[in-house]
Amino acid sequence: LIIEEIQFHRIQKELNKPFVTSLQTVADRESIIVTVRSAGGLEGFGECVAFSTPWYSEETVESCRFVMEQVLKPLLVKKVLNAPGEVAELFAGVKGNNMAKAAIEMAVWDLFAKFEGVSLWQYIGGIQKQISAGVVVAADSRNLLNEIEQVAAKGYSRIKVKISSQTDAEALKRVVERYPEILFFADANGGFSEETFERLQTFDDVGFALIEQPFGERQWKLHARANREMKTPICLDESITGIHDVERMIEMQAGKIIVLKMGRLGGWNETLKIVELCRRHNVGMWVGGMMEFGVSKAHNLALASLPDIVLPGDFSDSRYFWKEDIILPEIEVINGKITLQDKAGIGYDVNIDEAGL
Ligand code: OSB
Ligand code: MG
Repeated sequence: LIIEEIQFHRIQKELNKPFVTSLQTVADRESIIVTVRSAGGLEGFGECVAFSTPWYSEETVESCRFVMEQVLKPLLVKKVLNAPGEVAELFAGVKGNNMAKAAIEMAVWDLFAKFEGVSLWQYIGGIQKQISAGVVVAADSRNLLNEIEQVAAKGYSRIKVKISSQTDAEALKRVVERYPEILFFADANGGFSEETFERLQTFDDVGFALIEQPFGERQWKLHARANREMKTPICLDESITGIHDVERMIEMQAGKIIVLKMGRLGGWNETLKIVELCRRHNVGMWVGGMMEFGVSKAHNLALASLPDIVLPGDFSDSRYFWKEDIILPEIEVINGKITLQDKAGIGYDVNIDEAGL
């Protein structure tokens, strides 16, 4: 395939309601949709998951716009590709900027699957067509019980609770005990420190299936200590920016599970290598969300179809965050599951509002 053209569409939508984490409250979500075109009119789509400001990772929408347009695009346009894995090689001389790289690289994977006439999930070797859904809620929300009641009624059977060092573990324990059929995860987004280590330990008896990223992304020793001293499995999100971080986690025993996010990892190529490594070392995996739009979600759903990804990921329906998503059909959760599409590539049509260019 020859990449003839790459286009970037900046979009912005208001969330149905502001989302509160220990690091940031997000009310508006900006994103860049990438379209790659080959001769013959084939189109592949990717989505940049960086936020407007660098609170989750160092990249931003604006830094990604610059890197994608000025640095990455010239490395790819008019190049002949035999496989989508070659994009990572073309980008190898560019340091970091994983979310910018991933947005373009993912669009190329979609393009190749379409070229082969198969769905992206089958193209990468996926086998699970029904993906378990999962939502995220804020622990300190005043109507937590209400929110949980609502999502349970919609059929979600995995709920991720955002916690901080201020969260009352006892109160959460009562909530978790009330819903024995629901799998609860906790996500601290690095909100704990050495000083609040004992506070983290109070969450050990809540009944969480895992605790995601209790400490800062470089706090390997603290994570190893928590992994040793607590019975709840430690799961890393922000700490994992590539395969070497997974190797480090394994070596230091700093966690038992990782969250796969292709934006943070630089795209499909690196992610598939990591999946292989985790498979060999018995590291648990699940697919994380970034409060993103449907293009990124479609890629994530394809990833979740791989055989060794058994823990339910951050997969809510399109209407959970948005009044209207940018894909058709929108993502729907039925009886706690999302059914993958059979159409070629990501399996969804992309509907970008021209006014949002
Ligand atoms: O830490 O997993 C996280 C959203 C934005 C940035 C980071 C995270 C999240 C979420 C949302 O937890 C999960 C979702 O999109 O469903
Ligand atoms: Mg997280």
